[in-house]
Amino acid sequence: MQVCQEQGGHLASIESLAEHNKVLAAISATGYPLYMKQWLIGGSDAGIEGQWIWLGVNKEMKYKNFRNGEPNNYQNQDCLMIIGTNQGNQWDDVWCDTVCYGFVCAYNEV
Ligand SMILES: [Ca+2]
Ligand SMILES: [Ca+2]
Repeated sequence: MQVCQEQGGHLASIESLAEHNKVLAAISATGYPLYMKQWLIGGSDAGIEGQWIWLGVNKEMKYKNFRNGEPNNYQNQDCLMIIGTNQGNQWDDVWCDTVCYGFVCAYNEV
C-alpha cells in the first residue's frame, strides 16, 4: 500500500472480469511469475467483516473472483491477494501482514 502511494498510486482495485484479466496481464508483463505466487491487491474487509471495500478508490466490492472456499476469514483475514494456481488465478483473503510475493499498483482509474 505504502509503496504504491509513494509513487502516486494505490493498490489495484478490480471491478470486472476484464480488469481482473488486465491485472493478470500486467503481472505477466513484468516477467515475474504468477504461478504459486501471491500478489497483493487493494481490497479489505477490515471495517465490517465480510463487507469488502476497494481501499484505493473507496468503493464497495461488487465483482468478486474468490477461489472456492474463500474468503474464509481464517483467523481474521482482512486483506486480499491474487494467488496463482493451476486451477486459475483467483482471490484469497489473507492476513494483512502476510508477506506476498509482489503487489499490484494502480496509477489511474481504468
Ligand atoms: Ca475478513
Ligand atoms: Ca483466506
